[in-house]
Amino acid sequence: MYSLFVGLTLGAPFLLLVLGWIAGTKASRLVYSGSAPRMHRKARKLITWTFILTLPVAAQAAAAALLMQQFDPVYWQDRLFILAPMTALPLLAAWFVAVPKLLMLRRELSRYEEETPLTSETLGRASQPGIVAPFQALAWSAAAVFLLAMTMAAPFDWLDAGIPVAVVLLVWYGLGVKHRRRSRKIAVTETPVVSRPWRSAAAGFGAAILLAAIAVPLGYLARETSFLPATVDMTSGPADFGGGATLAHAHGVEAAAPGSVFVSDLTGPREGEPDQRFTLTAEKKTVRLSSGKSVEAWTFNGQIPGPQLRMKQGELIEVTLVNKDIEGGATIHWHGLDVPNAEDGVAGATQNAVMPGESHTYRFIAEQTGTYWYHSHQHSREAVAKGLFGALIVDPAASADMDVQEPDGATDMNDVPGGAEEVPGTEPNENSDDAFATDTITTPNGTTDNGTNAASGAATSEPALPAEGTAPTDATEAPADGIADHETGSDADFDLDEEGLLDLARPKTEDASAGTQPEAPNTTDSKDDGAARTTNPPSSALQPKDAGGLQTKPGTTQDQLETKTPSFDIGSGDDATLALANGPSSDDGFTLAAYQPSFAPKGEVNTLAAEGTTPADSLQDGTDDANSEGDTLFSANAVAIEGERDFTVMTHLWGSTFAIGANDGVQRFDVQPGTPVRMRLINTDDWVRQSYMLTGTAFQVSAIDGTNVNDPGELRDVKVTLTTGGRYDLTFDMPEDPVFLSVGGRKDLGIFLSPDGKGDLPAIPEMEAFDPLHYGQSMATPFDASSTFDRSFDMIIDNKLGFYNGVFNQLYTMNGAVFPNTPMYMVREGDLVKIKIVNRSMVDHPMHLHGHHALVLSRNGEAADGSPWWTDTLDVQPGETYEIAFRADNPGLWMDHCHNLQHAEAGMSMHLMYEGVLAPYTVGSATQNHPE
Ligand SMILES: [Cu+2]
Repeated sequence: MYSLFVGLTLGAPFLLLVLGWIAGTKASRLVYSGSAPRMHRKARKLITWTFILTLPVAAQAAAAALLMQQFDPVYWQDRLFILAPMTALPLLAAWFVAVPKLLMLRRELSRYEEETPLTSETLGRASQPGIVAPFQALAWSAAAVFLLAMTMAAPFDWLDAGIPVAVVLLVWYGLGVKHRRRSRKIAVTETPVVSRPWRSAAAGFGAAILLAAIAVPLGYLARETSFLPATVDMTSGPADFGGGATLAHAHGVEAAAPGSVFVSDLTGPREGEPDQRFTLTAEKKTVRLSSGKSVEAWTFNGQIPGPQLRMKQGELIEVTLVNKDIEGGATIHWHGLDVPNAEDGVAGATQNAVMPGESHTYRFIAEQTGTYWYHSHQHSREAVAKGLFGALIVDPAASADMDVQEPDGATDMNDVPGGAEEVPGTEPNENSDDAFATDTITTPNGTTDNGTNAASGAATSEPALPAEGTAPTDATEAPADGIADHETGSDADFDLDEEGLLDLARPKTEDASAGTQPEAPNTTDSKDDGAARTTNPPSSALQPKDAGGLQTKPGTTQDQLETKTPSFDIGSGDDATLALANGPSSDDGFTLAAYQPSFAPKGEVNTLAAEGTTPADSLQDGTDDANSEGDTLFSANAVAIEGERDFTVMTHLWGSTFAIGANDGVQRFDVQPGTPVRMRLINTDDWVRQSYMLTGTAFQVSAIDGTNVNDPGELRDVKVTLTTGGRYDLTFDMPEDPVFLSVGGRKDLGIFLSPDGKGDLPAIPEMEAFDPLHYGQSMATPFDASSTFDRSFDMIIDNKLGFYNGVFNQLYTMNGAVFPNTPMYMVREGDLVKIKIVNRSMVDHPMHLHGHHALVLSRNGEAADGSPWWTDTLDVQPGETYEIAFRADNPGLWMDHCHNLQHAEAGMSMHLMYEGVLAPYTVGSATQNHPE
């Protein structure tokens, strides 16, 4: 609806410009009619034109009025009070001045005898300003309205509008003067009036030259001033305190004040043996999709997508990024994981870009559970498009062990081209597993673990999706991929209780976690699973920071962080729960407790390497089985009875080819009826609002942006849609009949499941889109719409044409500006912050706040009253107003930008800045840092 209205407010003036121009020309040429009957007829036609012109003017005004009825003033005040009157006034003049005069003229003309020449008086009246000027003014006004609508962005600046409005008023006046003179001249002249087309053409040409003379220098100036500075730190935008206390922030290093801390000091634990180590090497590679199409990709470890990183909550993770040959540099941002600021991987904000031959090590504790992804945040628009990204999955500490993942490899993929894809140059396939095993991941200790592997196992399982899917059908090959894992189940050594407790605890937060999950997800699963799922990230995510962050005052960070890690025992489940439930206050305390499961000592946990290897054997087995009979296979791997089949569905557009991972076809898997299935949907494409249609089964959306949904309801014939960066986990128990996940409603791209991997694709019915606003059951949250907020910010998104960094483009503005002139939201650690996001523009914007999870409070004034909806990437559609809230519990300098990376690249980026934090890095043309 909104887009329709806005389209009208743009389209109507454009139409009016054309029609008004024609009518204006006709009006001024009325005097050249030559005879009374012809002038009589033309006068009538001009009245008809007035009717015609009324339509677009009315449409424009009606659209503004309708906007007023349904939307906040920011959506319509300029449209209603400035733009609509600019066309309505000349139209009124046409109706109330020109039309009466035309009628009088017609009366006068009807008194003429046939053949009688027109008198000078009549000619003077036919050219009077009252008849001609309104039509011409309408055309000029329409042009001005169109131009204004295209180049101005909310919040509306009355001063900015003042100049164009003044110009339009001058034009109206000038038209009046001009036509008065002309008409007088005509009235006194004795010679017959004749049209001199060349004169009007010359006049038009002159006017065009004049306009160009004004516009060109202005455009040049706009372009010159749009260039990014050679060096600028990210904190250069105007500070916005959100109505709260003014906070100090210093620029650059030199300003270091006592009590301040550098972004670079806000690291994860720098000491300690990591539970898992990964190495991701950024390199160019020609990679083949399952269809055989080749992609000139930028890869991590030679694969597209990069290897899936799978870890357990509470683990200390160390990832080393090595840039082999990406000339423009690379970084890794952990999308949705609320890591300490210095680990956030944003070039120019939290680190310098890693140039070819360089490396950078990230260390953080995986505090949240769920589905995330990672990608380069250096030249991110290009880097993500070309493949520098991968999935990151955090399994609940407890459940991970239990879950058995299926070996992906196991699954058959009939469709896949036989050998799977080998990457031409080098890298073999996409099997992530392989990759892992081989190159990438190094494990710290050889430890494999016993039970622990689960984690790894888990990892394995997933691979299936992306890359693997691709993988081979053949048994032989299979092993590689598949891998895996399985093992695991063995481990399950813990108590449910513990698990349960853990879960509760972890979720950071507050409550969210606690109560919730239990029921949630999958039903069938063993308790473990349930528990696990329960745990939710959202809150948990937050916590971590609290723990570390808050306390952390400059300087101490490290220690603090470390502290988080410690393991605890939580007493009784109940207690734990309660505590969490209580809210914010409990946060800090809990946080610490929250994660480390006592039973899973860090050291033990597996490494990928380990996995890679381990699995191998098993794989083989698995594979064989698989081929022969899916079931067996499955059960084999799934030691834990409850094994869940876990698919990561990471959709991407490679050039012009849509794919799931590197598989641009349908992947078939055999899944036994009754098996719990989880599909982790991740959309990585700019501009694409991807839809995922699951047919053949009812399902639940059990997690949004990694966070579990509380008591998700069953859905059927509902499609879920994601814009870039967002994630949904879909879960269901495998029915007897085939299930198909279609990407984009296509029958040639998706995941097909059936007991034997064979069968016809189910028909795809018409589907409504999933809406999280009222989905699931509500439960207590650490804060809500009724909380008292320390700061409330308005983020008004709009679009306009203009220059950005020297390029004329459609600009997507935040509070009227593009980076580096966008405001910077200033907060103090511990603040409860509300942001009202208004999308006045014509397209979707997936807004991504780094380092925090926000709770959605309302959309368009309608409360989010289902499950607490925690988000890190909120799709804000045109005409939507969201209110979201978060606790400022993770000190640092955080990007807040549109994850349509083309928009971000054109300046749709701003920052959240904590009091006392110093930004040691810079961006700009003279630096190596180009985060977008
Ligand atoms: Cu955007």
